[in-house]
Amino acid sequence: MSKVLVTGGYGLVGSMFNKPNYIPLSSSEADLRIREDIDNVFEKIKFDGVIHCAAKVGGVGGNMNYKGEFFYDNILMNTNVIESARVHRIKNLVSFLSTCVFPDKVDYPLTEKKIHLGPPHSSNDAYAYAKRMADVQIRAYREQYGLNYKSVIPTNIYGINDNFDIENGHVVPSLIHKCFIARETNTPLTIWGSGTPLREFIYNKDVAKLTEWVLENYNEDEPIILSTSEEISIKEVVEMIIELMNFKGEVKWDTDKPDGQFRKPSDNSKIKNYLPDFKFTPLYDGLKETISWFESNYENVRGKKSIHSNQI
Ligand code: NAP
Ligand code: GFB
Repeated sequence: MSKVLVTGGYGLVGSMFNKPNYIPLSSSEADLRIREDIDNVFEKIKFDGVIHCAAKVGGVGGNMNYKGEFFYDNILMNTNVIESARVHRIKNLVSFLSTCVFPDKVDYPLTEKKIHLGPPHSSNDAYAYAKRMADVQIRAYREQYGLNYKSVIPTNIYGINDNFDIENGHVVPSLIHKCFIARETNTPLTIWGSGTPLREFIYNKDVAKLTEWVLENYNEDEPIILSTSEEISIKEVVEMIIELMNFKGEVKWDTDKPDGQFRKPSDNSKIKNYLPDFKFTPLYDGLKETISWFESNYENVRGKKSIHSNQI
């Protein structure tokens, strides 16, 4: 493909597409909640493909505190980008779902066919339903217009360029940020919840490589899960981060804070069948690289502000 637009091109995932023909788009260049903004982008440059990473994204705290914005911003951005891409005759597009869109109560492991089999977990239902509608829109556009539009379903993603917002960010960047402050100020490190929930983490660089392959090669109606299928408890993640950051201080567990969904184990056999030799980055190695990047870029990391919408 000669030119590929990457919406959310400076975010955790979007910033990992570094090929010269992949053009990043920021929210200051186009507010994707405004249809005209994305039309203008497609009128200026002829793209062959779109990787739609832009979204209002946050951890369990952000999702619970800003449900209205998580629904409104995501449903508008997805609908506008997918429809404007169609109108501007772009043949290939990949959009991002998340394993949190799956039903909360369903037989595990999660597979692509189970997306719409019941309500998602209450902690992120607004975000999850907005994302599910992108899947519905994409399936409808494949059927009516024969477009090669599709979605990927990553698990929890982490890596450099993440949003290190302590209140509204995801667990890995929040804990790295909090552990750094606790170490530098000799204060306790406070972890949310019980530490028992289980999660699957995938490195942002791996997500970008797999998504590039999906854009160029995958052409099926149903989306595809991007996962290592390796579950780990939050407690074990905390232990890895503490070890990697050489934190020797007190660790406290704040069980007034939400645990969120207990687990969301996913089956990655679909992507593994296509790419049997793909090597996922081990969590320990990815965390090590992320922490060293964080410590050397601390002054400029994202996330020192809350993610309330008028901050965009
Ligand atoms: P991220 O780091 O927060 O990046 C998202 C980008 O979206 C931001 O950098 C922002 O661009 C842009 N954006 C937000 N509102 C916008 C608006 N109104 N108009 C234009 N751009 C806007 O998120 P990410 O973690 O890379 O997520 C990428 C995709 O993966 C998202 O669709 C997300 O839902 C999905 N996902 C993420 C995870 C995870 O654990 N992070 C897991 C599963 C799926 P600016 O920086 O220019 O403001
Ligand atoms: O990453 P996280 O916020 O998202 O939380 P979810 C994962 C787990 O880490 C939860 C625990 O069990 C939290 O209780 N945790 C411990 C912490 N300490 C902390 C902390 O300091 N900050 C945070 N944030 N968590 C999100 C969905 O759910 O997953 C989003 O709400 C999105 O929509 C994302 O899909 C991938 O995995 O619980």
